[in-house]
Amino acid sequence: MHKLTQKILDGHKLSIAKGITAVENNFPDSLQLLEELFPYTTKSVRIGITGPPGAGKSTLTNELAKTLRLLGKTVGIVAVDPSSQYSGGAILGDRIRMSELFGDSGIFIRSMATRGSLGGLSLKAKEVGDVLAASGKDVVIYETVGVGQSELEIVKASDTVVVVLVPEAGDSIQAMKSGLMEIADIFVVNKSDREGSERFCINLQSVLEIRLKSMDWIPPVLKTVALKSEGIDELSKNILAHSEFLKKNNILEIKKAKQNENKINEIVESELIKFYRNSDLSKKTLEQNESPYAKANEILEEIFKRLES
Ligand SMILES: Nc1nc2c(ncn2[C@@H]2O[C@H](COP(=O)(O)OP(=O)(O)OP(=O)(O)O)[C@@H](O)[C@H]2O)c(=O)[nH]1
Ligand SMILES: [Mg+2]
Repeated sequence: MHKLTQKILDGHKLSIAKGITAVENNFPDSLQLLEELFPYTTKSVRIGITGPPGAGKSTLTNELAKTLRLLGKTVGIVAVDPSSQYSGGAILGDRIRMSELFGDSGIFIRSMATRGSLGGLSLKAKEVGDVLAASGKDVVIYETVGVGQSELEIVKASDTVVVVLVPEAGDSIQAMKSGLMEIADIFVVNKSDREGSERFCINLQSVLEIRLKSMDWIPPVLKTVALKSEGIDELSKNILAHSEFLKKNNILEIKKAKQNENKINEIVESELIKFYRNSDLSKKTLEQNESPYAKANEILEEIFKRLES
């Protein structure tokens, strides 16, 4: 057995942190760790919180986590931060805002930079979520900005997707374009202290009614002021209600199966990429006038040969 497995299952904080580091950095034994933890990952509820940059996702996540703690639930948070690309680490802002929760042993927060993960960001984030789930967290929250494919992949791996919008012109149109409307189970109109929030909610609702008539679950539109912790109880109630809805209608099982199938693909793909990048083949250079297509073909043939042997 991996030396961290039991300690993570026991909820030992330092071991959870070490396990996450192993997973994030692709340590050679991290796959074994994940495999051993897997049977214990299925119980926790996964929530994806996404939306445009600056919509208040971190503030909302912070407040939601506090509310869930008051309900006696333990919480893990994976904050995926694209802006870290520039600073080289998880942004300080998120850490400061979430720091209120740091003293609590029923909560574990990890910020992940998008930088340096070879297209495997969504896989890594989900694996970190699995470590947190195995450590006994009742709820695992993924916070990601709603732009970019891998960020969307992460929230798609959640049982309940919360799309956070703000009452500003163009925001809802933007959300529609980026495919956020389709994946939302719950809409939050945050910054409802701002002008035009009422009109915005009405508009959003009318768009939803046209689009989603045939769905069993009509995504509610909730107003929040995360900064003042307003509307958070209602949000947590709706999240729990959606969770119940999934269970009752046997949708959860189907979702989980689909998520696991996706994960197989992601693991295999990421291992193949690693194999290639770490091999001498990725360092080949082109001769003058040599076609990149021919070269790529040559490399692929060599890869297949090596994989066979
Ligand atoms: N007026 C108002 N401001 C808010 C509210 N919620 C958050 N903010 C402010 O909006 C700004 C962005 O909040 P964040 O929680 O960092 O937003 P985010 O969506 O996590 O941002 P990124 O992760 O950078 O995309 C901060 O200055 C917050 O204080 C709200 O309900 N009302
Ligand atoms: Mg944030």
